Amino acid sequence: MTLTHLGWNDAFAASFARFSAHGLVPARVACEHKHAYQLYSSAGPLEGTLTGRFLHEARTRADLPAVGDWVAVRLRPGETAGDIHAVLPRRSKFSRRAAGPRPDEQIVAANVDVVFLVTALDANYNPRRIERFLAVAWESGAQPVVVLNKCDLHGAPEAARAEVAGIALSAPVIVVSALHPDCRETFAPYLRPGHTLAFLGSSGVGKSTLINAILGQPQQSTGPTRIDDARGRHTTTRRELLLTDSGALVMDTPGMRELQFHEEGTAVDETFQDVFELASACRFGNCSHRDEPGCAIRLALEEGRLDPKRWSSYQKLAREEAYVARKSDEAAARKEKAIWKKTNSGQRAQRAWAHRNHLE
Ligand SMILES: Nc1nc2c(ncn2[C@@H]2O[C@H](COP(=O)(O)OP(=O)(O)OP(=O)(O)O)[C@@H](O)[C@H]2O)c(=O)[nH]1
Ligand SMILES: [Mg+2]
Ligand SMILES: [Zn+2]
Repeated sequence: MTLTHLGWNDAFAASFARFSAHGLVPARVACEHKHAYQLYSSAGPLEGTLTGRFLHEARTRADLPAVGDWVAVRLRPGETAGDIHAVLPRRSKFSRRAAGPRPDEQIVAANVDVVFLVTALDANYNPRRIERFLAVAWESGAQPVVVLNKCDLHGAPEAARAEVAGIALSAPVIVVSALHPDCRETFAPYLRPGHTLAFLGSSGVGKSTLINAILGQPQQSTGPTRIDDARGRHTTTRRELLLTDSGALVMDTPGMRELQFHEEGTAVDETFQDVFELASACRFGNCSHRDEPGCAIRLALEEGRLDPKRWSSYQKLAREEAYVARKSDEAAARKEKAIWKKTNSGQRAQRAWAHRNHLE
């Protein structure tokens, strides 16, 4: 197994140079359990542990290694184990809001090339949720592909495909049944050696079943979907990066209903390019699209050129993004204040000391 097979490239090599000078080796995180990491390396599988220093210096959960990350490891002589000293900068990442009062970012997948946003064509089907997943995916750095699974359960899967194609813009839309023998063929174009593919979506939509179809063997546990509301049972409980015969790396993840925005920015504008273009024709640059004269959005809504549902999704997403941006601003402000407090009390202590010692 070479590093290239594991997804290594020149960019990672460049950021690793300073570690190789210190005798560390690169490895990729396959899975994590309570700060114990299973790693892939060019020398085979390794057990990785975080050094005390690493844990001490990590400021947020996002600083800790996540599945898909490349890490710098010092091997323990004579063992298939080592200490993790650093995480290389991520080329792409997905996160969710960790539980707790602060909008702390928890990385659920790192360094993904293609992300399959999986929805089932059953009671789970929800174009608005697909829209939100897409917005985050565009921002993540990975290439999104929408997967409409369980097409065998839908009366008119092609109509669903057409509806989703309207919101997916340039992201491909795959309509498939994980239980159909053709399934693996459908994914074949994406199974390229060294490429990392992640499956994200709610519990029960069939992520693990799709992965088993790609692997050609039932390796991942799958579970029944609850019949009453088609909300899965959370069969997959950990994130895991798997090696496949095709040479591609495939990431299975536990069901997740939403993803998080983690940076202020452009995600909304990119997914809603059409809305954004309309808005750019408003007479006023800061148009709130409520009652200003010359509002291109209102006009498009009146003339039926903009779907009201799409407009309300856009507004909801924009609000959510603004909320997250505001929350992280508040967190940053709190942190700054804490540093100031420390500095001031440090200065006070220093002055008191100087006073006591008659230096002042
Ligand atoms: N009819 C039908 N059932 C499917 C299809 N794909 C998966 N299923 C069934 O849906 C159920 C849930 O599948 P899983 O693969 O466990 O779903 P998951 O997305 O991995 O769920 P979590 O691990 O809980 O996140 C299982 O009973 C599968 O057999 C499909 O294409 N058609
Ligand atoms: Mg699963
Ligand atoms: Zn307007």
